[in-house]
Amino acid sequence: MGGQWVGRTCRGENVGVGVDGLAAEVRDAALSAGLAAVGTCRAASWTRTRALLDEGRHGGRHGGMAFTYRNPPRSTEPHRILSNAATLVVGAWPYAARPPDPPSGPGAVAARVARYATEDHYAHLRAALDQVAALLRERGHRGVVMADDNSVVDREAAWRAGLGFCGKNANILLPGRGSWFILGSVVTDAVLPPFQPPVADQCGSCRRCIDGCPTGAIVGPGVIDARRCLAWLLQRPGTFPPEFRSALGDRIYGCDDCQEVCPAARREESRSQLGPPGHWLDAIELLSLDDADLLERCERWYIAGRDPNVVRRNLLLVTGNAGDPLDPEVLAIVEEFASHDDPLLAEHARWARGQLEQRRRNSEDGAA
Ligand code: B12
Ligand code: SF4
Ligand code: SF4
Repeated sequence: MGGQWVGRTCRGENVGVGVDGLAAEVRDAALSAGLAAVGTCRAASWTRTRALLDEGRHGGRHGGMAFTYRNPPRSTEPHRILSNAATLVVGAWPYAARPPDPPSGPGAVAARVARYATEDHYAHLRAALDQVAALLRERGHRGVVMADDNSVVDREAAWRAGLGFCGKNANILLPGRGSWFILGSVVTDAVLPPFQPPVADQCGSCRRCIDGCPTGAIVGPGVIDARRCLAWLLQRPGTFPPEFRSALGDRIYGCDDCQEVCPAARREESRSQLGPPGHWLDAIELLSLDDADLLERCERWYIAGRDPNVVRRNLLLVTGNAGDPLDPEVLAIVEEFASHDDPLLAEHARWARGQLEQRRRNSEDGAA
């Protein structure tokens, strides 16, 4: 092991980068563990990211999210996680699954799950980073894995480590491969050199993601207003804003539109070995489950307070948007929830009923 390895220029060309010794071992361990890209950055304070988090909080753009906004100093000062922290080893795990085929058949109201949540991709990411941490420990260093835990702002780490550039859709895009990657790091006291320089912007004049967002949530290049972002609105508790209910369409968890339209993401789909299709869920079936069964079906999802009624609220909206307005099973379940004890569910069910009625009338007018 050791010596030259392949890195990338900011235009995505491959170049040899001199990394040897422990750094080369770390890079090899990360790539053999299945990470699509790996890099390092110093465990320094990230003042620009801290300012972005503070700005998002004060301006309301965070829409009440906790995550990294809960404790901005903690999430932007990786050296707090480990005494004598020197380096972050940052990795990207690929999840470009084939877009799922919707189920068909009577009664099925297909509710779409975003690609990153089709299986436990974070478990794969964590396992790969664990191998890197184990190697560091074998070599007498310490290493703490950070994956899906809000310890740091992962995109900032990935950008600093030269994994990719920050797209206008706010995602980190690997050069030529797009953004179907989740990100994580190992913080270590080992001093490792940078594997590659940061990657310059490659979006150029493209703005497909900004124009393709169904709710206008991309309010500037790389800036998301969570109050309009469907991915967040599906997770947060309370009333789903009426002005975005139709735009929600058939989504039940996450939203991929700003990546589906991205030319770079499309290239990755065509070159990747396609995994199994993602999954769709039957909204009517889920609406019939009790609390425990429903939560079990959404085990890995982030749901505010693990409240099953947040999921039911979303399922009712999907049913209103995507259900067959002539299907008796669809109408019966919406009717049942319209008189539910929980006023939140009753109100969303009445909205769904209104949508179904409207579509029935439209189709009758069209047939006349
Ligand atoms: C909160 C959160 C969300 C929120 C808010 C997202 C947001 N953009 O603010 C919600 C719930 C909406 C969300 C949605 C999604 N998320 Co999310 N989310 C997070 C989380 C937990 C924290 C993000 C954060 O701190 N945001 C605060 C801002 C300041 O940081 P940022 O969003 O990372 O933005 C960076 C760049 O956009 C850029 N930037 C931002 N503003 C500006 C302004 C200027 C002027 C400039 C130059 C740059 C710039 O710099 C920032 C820091 O480097 C991270 C995990 C983590 N621990 O970091 C995952 C994470 C960002 N999410 C991820 C994913 C996969 C998604 C979804 C695709 C899931 C889905 N299909 O629904 C969507 C994508 C929505 C989108 N277009 O961003 C991945 C992103 C992977 C990647 N390749 O980039 C992460 C890193 C999780 C992970 N560990 O892999 N997410
Ligand atoms: S995740 Fe969906 S709603 Fe959020 S910014 Fe992207 S396209 Fe818009
Ligand atoms: S759609 Fe275009 S502007 Fe948006 S991230 Fe992809 S390349 Fe950049």
